[in-house]
Amino acid sequence: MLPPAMPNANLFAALRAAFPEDLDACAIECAEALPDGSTPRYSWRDIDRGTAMMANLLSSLELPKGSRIAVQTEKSVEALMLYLAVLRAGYVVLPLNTAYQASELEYFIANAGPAVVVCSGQHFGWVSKLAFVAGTSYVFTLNDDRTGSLLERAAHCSDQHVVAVKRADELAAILYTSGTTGRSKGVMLSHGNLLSNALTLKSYWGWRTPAEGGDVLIHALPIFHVHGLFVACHGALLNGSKMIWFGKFEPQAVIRRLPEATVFMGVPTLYVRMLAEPALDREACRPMRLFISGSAPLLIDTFKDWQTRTGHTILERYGMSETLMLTSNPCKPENGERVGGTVGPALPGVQVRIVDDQGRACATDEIGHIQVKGPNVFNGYWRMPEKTREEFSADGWFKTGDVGQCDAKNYVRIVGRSKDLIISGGYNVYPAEVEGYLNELAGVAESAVIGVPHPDFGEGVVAVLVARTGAHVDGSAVMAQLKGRIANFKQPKRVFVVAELPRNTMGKVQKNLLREQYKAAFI
Ligand code: MLC
Ligand code: AMP
Repeated sequence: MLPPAMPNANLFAALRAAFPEDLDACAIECAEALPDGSTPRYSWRDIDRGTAMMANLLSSLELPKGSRIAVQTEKSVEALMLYLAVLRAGYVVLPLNTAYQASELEYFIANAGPAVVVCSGQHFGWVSKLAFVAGTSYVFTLNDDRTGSLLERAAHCSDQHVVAVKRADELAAILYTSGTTGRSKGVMLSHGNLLSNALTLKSYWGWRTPAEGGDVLIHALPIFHVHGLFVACHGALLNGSKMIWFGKFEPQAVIRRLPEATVFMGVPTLYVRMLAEPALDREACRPMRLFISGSAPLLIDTFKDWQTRTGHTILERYGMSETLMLTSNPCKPENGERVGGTVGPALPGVQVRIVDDQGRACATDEIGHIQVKGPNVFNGYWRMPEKTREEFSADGWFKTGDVGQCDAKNYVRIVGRSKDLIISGGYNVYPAEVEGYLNELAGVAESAVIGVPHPDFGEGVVAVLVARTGAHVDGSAVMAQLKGRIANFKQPKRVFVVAELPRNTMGKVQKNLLREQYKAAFI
C-alpha cells in the first residue's frame, strides 16, 4: 500500500529517499570487465548525479507532458540510469527487448509515438529511420561501454535536478505485451502501481536495509521486463542494497559471486543452467538468504534439486506485466512454508480469485480462471480502450488468462493458461504472431505454432506447417528465413511439415493434439 498523503508520488522520489546515508558506498558493482579491462563500480552518489544529468538533458528538450521515451539498448548501468532519469524527469519509459527486429520495432514506435528513442550505436541507422518516419523528435545512442550521444549530451548538463512531481495515478511506464489475437498491446503502469508493489515486496521478502546488515542482489536478468527492471532493481534500490551487475547471465560467473551476495532472482532457465554446474554447492550458497524464481513455471524437480544441492528452498512467485507481482510463497517462516509447485498466497493488498467459465467463485482446489484486483493492477492498454474492457470482468477484476486452483491455505497453483501463450526461457511467445510470419512465407499454406517441453527453456517453440499444393517447404529453410525478421526467442526451434492440421468439428486447429504428438521434440 502507498503511504498516505505522499507529497510527490513519483517513484523516483521514493527510490532516491531510500539511498543510504553514505552516498559514497557502492551501489552497483559490475561483474564483467569493459573493453578497456576496468570493472566499474558506481556509488549512490554516481547514480544520483548520473540520473540528474540525464533528467536535465531530457528536460532541456522541452518535450510535451507525458512524452514517451523508448529505449532499446544493451544492458548497462547507464541504461538503468536512463530508466531512472525518465522517471525523475516525469516522462514515460518504454523499454524494448533487444531481440526485437525492425518489423517489431516499427510497430511499437508507430503505436507509442515516442518523442525520444534511445538505441545502441550499431542500430542507429535503421532505428532512427523508423523513428523519424513515425514522428520521433530525437534519437540518441547508448552503448554498453559507456559511449554514445546520450552520455555525450548529458555530460554537459547539471548534476542537480529537482524530481518532477507526479500523482500516483500518472503514467510511469509502458510495457508491450503480445496478445492471443491482434497486435501487441502497451500495458500502462503508473507510479502508484510500481511503488505499491515495490513496497509490498520490500516488506514481504524481508529486504534487510544496510542498517540491518544489508542485502546484496545478484542482478543477471535483462532490464526491459517486469522481472529484471521492476522486481529486481526496485527491490534493491528501495532498500539501499548493493547490486552485483551482470550484463549477461553466465552460470559459472554467477556461482562464483554467490558467496558475496544474499539475494538472487531468476527465471527457471537460470536455475536449470546453474544446476548443471558442478561448482554449485552448499558452500557457494552459504551467505545467501533468498533465491526467487518467477516469470515461468518452476518444475518441481528443479525446486527439489536446488534444495538438495544448495540447502536453500527457492521462493516461487507469480506476476505479469499488467499486474506486477500477484502472489508469492512466503519468505519469513511466520508467514508459512514455501511449497514447490505453487506460487504461494496473494501478496498483502492484492486480491486473487478463481472463477469458473460463468464467473462464479470456484470451491477450494477447484480449477478455474485466475482474476485479480489491487493497487498493482495497470491503468489499461495504451490507446486500446476496447481491449482494456475485454480484459476486465463486469465487477472490475482483471482476467489474467492463467488457469489455476487455490488450496485451503490460499496457496495458488497455476495449472495452465486459457491464453494461447508459450513461455520460453521466461520470454513470452504468442503463437498467432509467429503464425502470421510463417503464413507469409512462399509455399506455406497454413501453420500452427505450439510450445512443447524443453529441458533448458521450459517450453520450446515448434511450428507445424502445411505446404501449398505443389509447393515444397523445407523446415531448415523456413527457420533460416525467419532469422532477422522476428526476435530470436520467437523463432521455432523445430519445424514439421504435415499434409494437414488436425481440426475439430468447428474447424479450429486442435493444438492439444499437436502438443501431444510433438511433446518429445526436444527430449
Ligand atoms: C535466447 N534464445 C532463446 C531464448 N533466449 N530462445 C528461446 N527462448 C529464450 N528465452 C536463443 C538465442 O537467441 C540463441 O539462438 C539460442 O536461443 C541460444 O542462446 P543462449 O546463448 O543459450 O541464450 P542466452 O543469451 O543465454 O539467453 C537465455 C536466457 C535469456 C535464459 C538467459 O533468454 C533470458 O535472460 N531470459 C530471461 C527472460 C526474462 O527476464 N523474463 C522476464 C519477463 S517478466 P540462436 O538462433 O542465435 O542460436 C514476466 C513477468 C514476471 O514474465 O512474472 O516476471
Ligand atoms: P508477461 O506477460 O511477460 O508479464 O508474462 C506473464 C505470464 O507469465 C503470466 O500470465 C503467467 O502465465 C506467467 N508466469 C509468471 N510467473 C509465473 C510462475 N511463477 N509460474 C507460472 N507462470 C508464471
